[in-house]
Amino acid sequence: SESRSFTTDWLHQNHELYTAATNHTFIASIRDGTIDVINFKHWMEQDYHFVREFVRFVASVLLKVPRDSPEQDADVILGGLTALESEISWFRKEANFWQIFLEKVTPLESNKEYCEFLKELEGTETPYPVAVVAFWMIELVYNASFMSCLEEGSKTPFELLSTVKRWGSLEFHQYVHSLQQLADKALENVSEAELKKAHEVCVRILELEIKFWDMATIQT
Ligand code: HMH
Repeated sequence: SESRSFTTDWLHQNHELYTAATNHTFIASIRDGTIDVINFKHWMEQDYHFVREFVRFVASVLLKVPRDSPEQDADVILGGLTALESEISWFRKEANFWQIFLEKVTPLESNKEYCEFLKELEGTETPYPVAVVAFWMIELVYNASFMSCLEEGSKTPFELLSTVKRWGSLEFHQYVHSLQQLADKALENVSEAELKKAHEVCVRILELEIKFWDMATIQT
C-alpha cells in the first residue's frame, strides 16, 4: 500500500471531493456506455481551450524548478510539456473526426474560471512547491477518471477509446506518479503557511474539475 506523505494525506482528507471529481456522471456515462455524443463534443471543445492555457501553466512550473535540484526533476516537467505538444495535435485530429471547429469555440464560464486560476498559479507569488502540487492534482483527476473507463466490465464506446487511453494509460499513470513524487519532495522543507496554501490549491482544483465536467453534461 501507499506510504504516508502530504499528498496521500490530502487525498484521504478530501476523499468525497476527490470521488466527485473522478467519478462524475460524465465519466460514469462513458464507462457504462450511455454517453450522449453531444456531451462528449461539449467536453472536447472546452478542453482544447483549457489545454492551450495549461501549456502556459506547465511552462511556468518548469521555470520554477529550483536550479539546485537534480536535472531529472526539470526533465519530468519538460516531458509533460512535450506531451502537451502532441496532445494539441491529437485534439486537432480528433476534433476533425467529431466535426468540431475548435477555433469557433467560446470558452464557458467554468472554463474561464479555471483558466483564471491557472494564471494566478503562474505568477511568481506561487512558489514551486505549490505549483508542482497543482500540476500533479490537475493530471491526477484526468488519469483516475479515464482509467476507470478502462476497467474490466466497462462499456466505453469504441469511438471514445482514443480519448480514454490518452489519459487512462499505464504510461500516464506512471507519469502522474512521478509528479506526485516531485510534489512530496518539494513539500519536505516548506513552511506551515505554504503547506496550507498547497492543500487549499488541491481542494480548489478538485472543485474546478467537477465544474469542468459539469459543463459537458449541463449545457444543452
Ligand atoms: C480540465 N483538467 C482538465 N483538462 C485536462 N486536459 C486535464 C485536467 C489534464 O491534462
